[in-house]
Amino acid sequence: MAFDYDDANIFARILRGEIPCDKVAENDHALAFRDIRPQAPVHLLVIPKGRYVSLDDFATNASDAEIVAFTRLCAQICASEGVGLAEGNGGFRAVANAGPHGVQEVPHYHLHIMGGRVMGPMLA
Ligand code: D5M
Repeated sequence: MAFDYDDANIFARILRGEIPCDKVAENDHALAFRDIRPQAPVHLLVIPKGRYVSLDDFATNASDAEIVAFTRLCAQICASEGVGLAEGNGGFRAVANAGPHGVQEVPHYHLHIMGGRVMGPMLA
């Protein structure tokens, strides 16, 4: 499958510093920020800094260092006091939409991490 990356997408613009984001944390290969249309009291997006369209593109083509850094950033924000996911009983839901069937709006891979309340049942 071809993964044609569009450099004009909104997360590419955030990574280039052309538009702001509500940054929570970052490392060499990944950035975490708050979703502009939150669906839970805490709704974060974690994105790789590399040019990957979707989870399958990232998992296929990213380097081991990029994948480790992305995963470590997820772990960091889930455990950090003040972000909102570690308080109380903690826990979260992570979702990656991909392609037309996944109804992916922004064509730069992002993992939604949501928490701050008990989630409802998964909806198809
Ligand atoms: O979800 C894309 C998500 O990206 C959606 O929840 C809104 C969010 N979004 C869009 N623009 C921004 C900006 N500028 N900042 C923060 N969050 C944003 P998808 O999985 O592609 O359907």
